[in-house]
Amino acid sequence: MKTVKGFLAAGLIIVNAAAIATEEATEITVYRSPTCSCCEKWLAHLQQNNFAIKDIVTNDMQAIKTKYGVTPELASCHTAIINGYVIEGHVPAGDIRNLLKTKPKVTGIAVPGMPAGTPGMEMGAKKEAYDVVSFDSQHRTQVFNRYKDQ
Ligand SMILES: [Cu+2]
Repeated sequence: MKTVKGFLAAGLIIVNAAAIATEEATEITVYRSPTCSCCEKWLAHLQQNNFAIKDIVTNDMQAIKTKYGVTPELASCHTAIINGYVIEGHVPAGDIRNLLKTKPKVTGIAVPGMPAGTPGMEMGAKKEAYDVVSFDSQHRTQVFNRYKDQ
């Protein structure tokens, strides 16, 4: 029991150090299903970009999407929450940083579906064109960022 406690304390210290190093609060809570391997790859992408991840595995992703206002048109695999914003799908870390910096009045941003070439959906050299869209509580969407195919 003592060993477990010591291990947990060490883990907390590492998380705090990471938060101090990056200055802004970049803790992100990610909901994903246990069988989602592309979700794990997206988590690795976030980790490489200095996000502190709270990884929540659930078998009821639909309940999470309903709770956070993610419509079927916007839906992808994982749903994440950061500083009150909803992040749906394989959104690049740079777009999340931009969202936190510009603080638009939206519910969140999404990459609907799972386009090839998004972070966590790498398929060799193949990169589809895709949009990162913002959405609000009235289900209005707007292009937040646009990626061309390559
Ligand atoms: Cu995915």
